[in-house]
Amino acid sequence: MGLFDIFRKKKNNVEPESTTTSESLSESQSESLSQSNSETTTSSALTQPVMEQVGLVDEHEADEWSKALDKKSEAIHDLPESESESESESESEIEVERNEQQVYDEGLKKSRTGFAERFNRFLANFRTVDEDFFEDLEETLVGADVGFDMAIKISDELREEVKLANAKRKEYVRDVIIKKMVDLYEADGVNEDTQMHFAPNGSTTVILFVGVNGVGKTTTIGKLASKYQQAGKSVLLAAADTFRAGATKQLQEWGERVNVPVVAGKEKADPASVVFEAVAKARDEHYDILFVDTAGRLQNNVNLMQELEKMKRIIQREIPDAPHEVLLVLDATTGQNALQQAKLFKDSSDVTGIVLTKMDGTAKGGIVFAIRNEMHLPVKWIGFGEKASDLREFKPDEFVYGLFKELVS
Ligand SMILES: Nc1nc2c(ncn2[C@@H]2O[C@H](COP(=O)(O)OP(=O)(O)OP(=O)(O)O)[C@@H](O)[C@H]2O)c(=O)[nH]1
Ligand SMILES: [Mg+2]
Repeated sequence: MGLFDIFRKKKNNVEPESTTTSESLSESQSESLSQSNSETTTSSALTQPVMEQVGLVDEHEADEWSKALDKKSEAIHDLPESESESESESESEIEVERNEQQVYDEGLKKSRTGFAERFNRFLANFRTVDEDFFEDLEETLVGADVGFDMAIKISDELREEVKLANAKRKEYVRDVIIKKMVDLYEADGVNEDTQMHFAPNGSTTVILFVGVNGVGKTTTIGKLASKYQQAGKSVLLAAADTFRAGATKQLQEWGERVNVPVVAGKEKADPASVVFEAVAKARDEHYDILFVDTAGRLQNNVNLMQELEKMKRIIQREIPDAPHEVLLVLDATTGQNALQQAKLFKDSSDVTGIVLTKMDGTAKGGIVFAIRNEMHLPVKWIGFGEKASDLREFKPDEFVYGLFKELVS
């Protein structure tokens, strides 16, 4: 069975891992929160190897996999007619998950189709593997935001392989390129830790949000506050962006919307004083999670980094193992600019993970390759809209499958 039969089968019949995306916290995240253990858990073990997910497997494996898919598909489609309570319950659960998946797919549609269209345009021009081909390939990859380093790496690796194979068929060339990208992505992701980390049982988890102005820090805090609050956790917000007029009010509005209290200071107050007050309150009143919103812009970047450092020191003075996460928020539509920001913050803020926002806009999905390849930072959440529900835990392998599945006609 060829690659595209497998793709089509997965696309048209049943998509096992994609139907598992759920609006609520994932099992793993709820578990790690309820166990409240701060141990580092790595998620490098993909639920299913990425290669297999996008269908790039050998024939025997492909056969096995497709049999398994058939079985799963039958199991879903051949549910008995009888309407016992648990069956209808599980049917409605499946329905909810399907709707969830639709919302997610719809949200990511633009960035996915943009990626595929770019790639298809490149392939449409394919005549032969010559210098122009490699130039076009590099241009296409850089244009899709996979990053300069990765574009060159793929192009270099392809040079020998494609020449050796005396490639003439467009489909062959396409498959080799996709395989290279997926291989590199998988290799770069070994030991990547995409889990959220929480404080040990009973203590407060502190999560600091950093990033330049307008990327979506405050919005992401609102979304996450809603998510964890709905999961039964007590959540407190700290409005430590006292620099921008209106920033505190914006967070307070989110607090009201999702029913979570907010600690705020006076306008132009020292952000560190707000953080101090919030951490003390969260600790003394036993809140499960404290989200700290920070300014995206101060007089200059040096001031911004110093301010973040100061906040961290204050947090640590009150809760020594905090902050448990420093999440860097990046606007995915800004492409290479976002990467530059990531470098700036990574160097000075001990970032533990990335939130990629605005994936519903003109973002090019390739940015996830660049982040992994150049930054070695895990993307932990993905935002695709302005509503509280427009946020999902990032699933690296599923996301990449989503990018490539559009390439199958
Ligand atoms: N389409 C879309 N818009 C988003 C998303 N996340 C945030 N936004 C919008 O982006 C704009 C900026 O978001 P904020 O949350 O205020 O960004 P911020 O990082 O807190 O900005 P500063 O406080 O200025 O540093 C707002 O209009 C949000 O509604 C997203 O995932 N998709
Ligand atoms: Mg803000």
